[in-house]
Amino acid sequence: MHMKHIQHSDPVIAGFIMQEIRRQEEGLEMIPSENNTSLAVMEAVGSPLTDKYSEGYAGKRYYGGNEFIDKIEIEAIDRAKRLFGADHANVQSHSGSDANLAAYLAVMNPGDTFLGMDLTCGGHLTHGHKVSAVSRIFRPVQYKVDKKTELLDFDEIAALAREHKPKVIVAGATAYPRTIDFAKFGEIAAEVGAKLVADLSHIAGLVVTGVHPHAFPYADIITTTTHKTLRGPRGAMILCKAELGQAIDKSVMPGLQGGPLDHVIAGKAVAFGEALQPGFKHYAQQIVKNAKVLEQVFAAAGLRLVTGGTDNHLLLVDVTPLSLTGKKAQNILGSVGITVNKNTVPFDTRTPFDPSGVRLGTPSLTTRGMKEDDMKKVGDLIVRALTKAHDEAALELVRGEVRELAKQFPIHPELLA
Ligand code: DSN
Repeated sequence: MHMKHIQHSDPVIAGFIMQEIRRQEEGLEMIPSENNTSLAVMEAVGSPLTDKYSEGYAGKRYYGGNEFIDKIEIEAIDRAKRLFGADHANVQSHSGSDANLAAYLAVMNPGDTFLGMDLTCGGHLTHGHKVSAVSRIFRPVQYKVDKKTELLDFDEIAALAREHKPKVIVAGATAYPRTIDFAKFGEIAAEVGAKLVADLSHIAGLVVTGVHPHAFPYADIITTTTHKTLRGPRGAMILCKAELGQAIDKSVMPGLQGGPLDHVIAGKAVAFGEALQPGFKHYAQQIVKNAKVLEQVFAAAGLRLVTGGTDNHLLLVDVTPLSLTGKKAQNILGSVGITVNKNTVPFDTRTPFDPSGVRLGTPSLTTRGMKEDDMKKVGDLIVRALTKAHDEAALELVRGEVRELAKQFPIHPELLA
């Protein structure tokens, strides 16, 4: 694609980029928060839009020369609103963490209480973990999952909401393999007078296609990254009810950010256009079908799955019954070309650096065109690697089969040509 210039001017970085492209092509990327954008998205992100300054919003910029940037941002906003059925969209947030902070700042004052999901139970740092800046600005209260079922416990969430009267309740997760009942969250938020912020980062692609229930009309604000199941460029956005639009926009810029990343906003617009196509619904449905196949293969092999399985794009495997840790399992799978990430399981007694589980998912492999039969093979390869972790000959066989399978499902062969 555009590699010929960098290969000439900076062979060091070009070499590393080529190595990364090959790594992605030759292995199976199963980190559930990753995906593969189209070349169209990449062309937008790699365009001269990266050179433009455009602080402000369309028609109200602090810099000249924004007539085309305005058109691009307006188109991105319009597509985002159509995609999510939203009154208002802000497409400038650089990351999910930024988007969450912007959402909180729009509806809370420093010191106000908010209720979010505990990290080890599947939440995110910005949902109230003590190391996150949000927890220095606001007062976090954390809900967990039920110890036995590992499912969201709405009795506990309601009890905490009644006790602490939070200004905001955050619904959403990074490692929760089940459907999230936004209607129930909405009922609790309404009862205690809280705003409901739904962080759809992981499931946005499933939500906009109806494969997972929508957070609207229950949520006042939706935040989401754009690069996970939504399959856009790395970044985020915020969607909200009309009455919160101005507060959200002020919170993003000038509250938190200066110049927007116009090249990324163009990439978001392209990805939203792709997600509005009918084919994207089939893609989202296939993500879940593929995850269900992994669930069956893992269950048949006796692996312990958090919550017993999955309703969405991800699975969380507790590897301690295999006498492994999350770190060891990640390394073993990595050594055969399957990339996953180590992850805590609910109420984990181990540390996040070497937790009890691994988290894996199907968005990227589904983008590559894998279907149920292929996922049976993938599941089998994972089981073999995890259960024969000390058998180098067995791992070598798995490594070869992973490479063969990956070769059958190229991501962007044009980039290797
Ligand atoms: N980094 C994102 C993820 O992998 O889920 C959010 O933490």
